Amino acid sequence: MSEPTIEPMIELWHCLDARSFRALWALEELGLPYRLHMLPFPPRMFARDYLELNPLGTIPLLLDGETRMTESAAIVQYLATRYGDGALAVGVDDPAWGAWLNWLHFGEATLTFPQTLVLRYGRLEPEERRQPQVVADYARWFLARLRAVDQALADERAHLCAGRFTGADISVGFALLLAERIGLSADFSPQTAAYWARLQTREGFKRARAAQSQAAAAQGVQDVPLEAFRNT
Ligand SMILES: N[C@@H](CCC(=O)N[C@@H](CS)C(=O)NCC(=O)O)C(=O)O
Repeated sequence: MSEPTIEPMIELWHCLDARSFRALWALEELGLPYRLHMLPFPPRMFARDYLELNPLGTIPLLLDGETRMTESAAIVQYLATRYGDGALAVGVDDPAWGAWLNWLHFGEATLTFPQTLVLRYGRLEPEERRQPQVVADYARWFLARLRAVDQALADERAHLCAGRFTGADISVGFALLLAERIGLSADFSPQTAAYWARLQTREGFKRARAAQSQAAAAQGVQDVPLEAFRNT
């Protein structure tokens, strides 16, 4: 009797609502099978074993056969281009290809970067190391960068590029999710607020939120309050 073959499966290491949510959302939109490993945040403090898999201690970590990736926007680009007949991707020959790449990376490099400073110096650091001026400056920075999103959504456009939902909306959409979690969403423009509301109605988004909650409960991982994080 031959041995049963074990199908290789995409594996994702993830913390609730963290950047790795981009990868989870893309997996759900594409309907791909995956194994989800939930970690308490931050893993380098509460899941020391994880450092053996990813010495940076950061999430996401995605394994797909020989492929190993730790950058959330690049993972969305990888999944979008490799799987789902390009449903989340924009092809090289499409006039919107450059805009697509730009939005994918804008979501992380331009939008999430200032948010991490707001989070760190507003909530994660111990009281004595908090920096209200940094928080105020980078909150303003983030909201100013959202003007590009407003512009892309002008004339009642529903998506950032290519006239349809793509991985670019996932990358920027996660920054809007994080903004909500850290108290920046009250200052969204009406266009951005409406766009964010629409993104949350997507079945793929809802499935991803449900998947992380179910996996966290099954794996005994709790949503660690942000204040529990210490920069050690
Ligand atoms: N540019 C990377 C950043 C990865 C990253 O810093 N992830 C955060 C979570 S949102 C993390 O793991 N922080 C925990 C730590 O720094 O120990 C990406 O887009 O994935």
